[in-house]
Order: sequence, then structure tokens, then C-alpha cells
Amino acid sequence: MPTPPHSTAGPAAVTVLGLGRMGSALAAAFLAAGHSTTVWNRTPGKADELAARGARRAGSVAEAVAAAGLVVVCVADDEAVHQLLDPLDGALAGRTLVNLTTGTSAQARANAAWAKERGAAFLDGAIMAVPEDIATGDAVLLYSGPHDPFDAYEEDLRVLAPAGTTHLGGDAGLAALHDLALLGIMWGVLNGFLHGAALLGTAGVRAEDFAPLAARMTTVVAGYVTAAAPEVDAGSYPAGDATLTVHQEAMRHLAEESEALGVNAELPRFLQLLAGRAVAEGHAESGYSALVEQFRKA
Ligand code: FVH
Repeated sequence: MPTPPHSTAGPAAVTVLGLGRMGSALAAAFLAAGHSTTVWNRTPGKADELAARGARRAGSVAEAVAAAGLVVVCVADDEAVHQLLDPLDGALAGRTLVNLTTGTSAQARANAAWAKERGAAFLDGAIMAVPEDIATGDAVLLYSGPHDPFDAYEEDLRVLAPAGTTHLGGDAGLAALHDLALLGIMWGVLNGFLHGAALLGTAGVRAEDFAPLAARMTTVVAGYVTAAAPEVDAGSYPAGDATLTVHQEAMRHLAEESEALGVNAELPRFLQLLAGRAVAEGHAESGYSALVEQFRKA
């Protein structure tokens, strides 16, 4: 479907639907960059500050969608997206809808088909940033879906993440999939830190004193990630410095230490379980990346 052109003479007119913490930051960034910005929120009062700064306040979703070729939606979840957009009927035709609401890859693909049926171009997006990061060099926004609408609005979308705007490919599900995979890394690292802080707390060590060593460990792990990636792709897991058996033993120590100190041992026990399964499947002498085979199973 051809993407409706917008004037290349200046910033595109944009509509932002949803003015929670993130939607407000997105709308503020567009406004600050000189975009004609129309906003709508279910609770109208949240538009007051943006309106005072020059945003156009729409009285309805339909009015907001009619105001711009680029329509950005950022609400709580996919159900909210459809509560907003389903009643619109044909109003989205000819627009480019960019959904920055967190969801699953299946929802993104379904939304792409849904938009296509209504004559709209569609991009799904994942915001790897907090509201304060929007429009700064720290913001990363990942997009997926057809190339045409991304190419047409790339410069406008770059306002939100000047150094971190990336199109991942034509499969609309890719942004959501990356989002969730990256969140998994974040929670994995944070859980490791918090479990470690609980362990050290039993010896009176403050989390603040542990933090510098913990942060340094994350940079070491970043190196492991880079080294593991080609092994995962190749399905070949050389032991390098340590076999999985060595890791498994250290996991057992972590679990036993946790139990002995009255600290929750479920996390190290789970790690031990995964390593044990991999060892039972013949990976005793493999490297750590052999565990990917355990994660590939449902
Ligand atoms: N805030 C963050 O740091 C994260 C960063 C990563 C990406 N997320 C995602 O962004 C979406 C919005 O998150 P948010 O932080 O803006 O959330 P809230 O401040 O709670 O605002 C929620 C907005 O959603 C509106 N809303 C909720 N349900 C409905 C509905 N049924 N119909 C219409 N609008 C709805 C809500 O409206 P109101 O309560 O003000 O009337 C807010 O505008 C989210 O997907 C994050 O995962 C943010």
C-alpha cells in the first residue's frame, strides 16, 4: 500500500493518542521539534500542559486522526489500542499508524493486518527508554513493518530518538520480539544483582557498596554475550575457559550458600536445573552457550 506523502518542506504534522507518562513525553518532543502536534487522551486534563505549549487538543479520536498523516498511539496495552481505534471505521485510511504501545509480536502482526484492511500503513515500535530519555541521545526506539512508511517518516520519528532510531525489518512482529527479549536481559541482570545484594546483606554489606563490583560484572558479561552469539548461531559451543560442568558446580554452591543463609534459592536452583539438563544431553564438556538449546524448548 502506498504511504501517503507528507511535505518534505518541514516537519510532518503528527497526532499522538495517549498522554500517559510516555505519550506526553513523545508529544512534547514532537512539539519541541516544531511539529504541528495534535493530541488526544481519554482523560482530557492530561492534555492541558501540552495545549499550553502549543499542541492542538482534539475533541475525539476521530478528530485527532483526521488532523495528521502520522498517527502515533501509546497507551497502556493492546486492548486499549483497540478500544481507541476499532470504532474509527474508515478514518485511518491514508494515514500511517505507528503503535508504540508495548505488546507481543502476535499482537503487532495482527495490528499490521488490521491496519492494512483499513487502508492505513502500519509500523510497530518498541520504546527502549524511559520518558525522560525521549529526544535525548539515550533513547532507543525500534520499529518494524513495511519499509515505505518508515522511510517516509524516518526523519520525523528520529525526533524521539535522535541516535537510536532503528528499523528492524518488514515483519511487524520484530520490534515487539526484540523489546521482550531485551526486557528479559534487563530482568535477568537485575534479579542477579538483587539476589546477590540479599546474599551480601546477610554479612552486613550494603547494596551501595556491592553496586560498583556488580556493575563491573555486567561489562564482563557484555563481552560474554558478544562471544556467545556466533556460537549460538553456529550451534557449536566450545568450552573456552570453563566447561558447563564447572558452571554447574558453581551454581550448586550459589544455591547451597543461599539456602544456608536463609536467602531465596529458587533462582540458582533453576539455573542448576537447566545446566543439569544440558549436561544430561551430552554437554558436560561444552561451553555455557550450550544452554541455548534448553531455552529453545517450550
Ligand atoms: N513509561 C515507561 O517508562 C515505559 C517505557 C517503555 C514503553 N512503555 C510503554 O508505553 C505505553 C504507555 O506507558 P505509560 O508509561 O505512558 O503509561 P501510563 O502513564 O500509565 O499511561 C497509560 C495511558 O494509556 C491510556 N489508556 C489506558 N487504557 C485506556 C483505554 N482503555 N482507552 C484509552 N486510553 C487508555 C491512559 O489514559 P488515561 O488513563 O490517562 O485516561 C494513558 O494515556 C505502555 O504500553 C508501556 O508499556 C512505557
